[in-house]
Amino acid sequence: MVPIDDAPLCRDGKVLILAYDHGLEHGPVDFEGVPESADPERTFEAATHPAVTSVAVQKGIAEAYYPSYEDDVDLLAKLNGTSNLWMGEPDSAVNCSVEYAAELGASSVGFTLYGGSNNEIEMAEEFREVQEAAREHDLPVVMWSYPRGQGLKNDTDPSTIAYAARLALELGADVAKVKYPGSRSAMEESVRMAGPTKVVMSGGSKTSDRAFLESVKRTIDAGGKGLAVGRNVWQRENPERILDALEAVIFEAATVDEALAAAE
Ligand code: FBP
Repeated sequence: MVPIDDAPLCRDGKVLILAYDHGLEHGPVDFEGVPESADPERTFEAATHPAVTSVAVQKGIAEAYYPSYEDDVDLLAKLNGTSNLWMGEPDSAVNCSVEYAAELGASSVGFTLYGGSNNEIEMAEEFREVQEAAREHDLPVVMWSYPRGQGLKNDTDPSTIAYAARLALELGADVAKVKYPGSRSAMEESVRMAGPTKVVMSGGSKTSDRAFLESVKRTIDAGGKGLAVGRNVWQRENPERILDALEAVIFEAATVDEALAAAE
């Protein structure tokens, strides 16, 4: 882990990554509720909101859309990913190199590690290569640290999430993106385990404004450094409104009620 507070990925030491790799990870089903959300340009437009510190996409989306947004949006290149058509033990194909991410204009890179999967050893070895190459290019590394697999009955159990956060520190990630473990105290334990690695909450499936903002608020109060969110932003009819509220909670220490009022 290296200090990244001054990196483009951060604003005031905090992070709000707008994730848009779902077309690969989940498929078109994620776009059904708001059909316009299938257009990557809509998410790039949302990413111009000042609350968003970076947009996380796969290589193909970056190639096609980032050239039009490179002056207004920071790019995190997601280096691995697998479709929902894959039915095996959790694994993720490395689809992009660190070198190519840098060529595309990325200021940071992202990598999913499924700790606990039967493929953990191979994934951790791939992560080693990515992490060391990223250091050569001075690119912060965000680990999507998602323990899952045959051996794990509950992948959001607090002890599992704390382990996920610790794995990110141990393996050299600068940011650990973990599932919300259900409470502020559980998130505090994850933050404690991650040491200097920044812990950010993974958005999860779409929920109400209040329920979502409350989990973000509890994450920030627990010492988490922000959020990497997809569906809870771009599955809304008006992504800008929830981004206004997230800006208030993450960067302005607002309460949930204040944030909801700010977003009216
Ligand atoms: P969400 O905020 O929509 O949950 O997005 C975060 C994310 O990590 C995406 O980057 C990724 O596509 C997705 O969740 C993976 O979700 P899962 O593997 O849990 O279905």
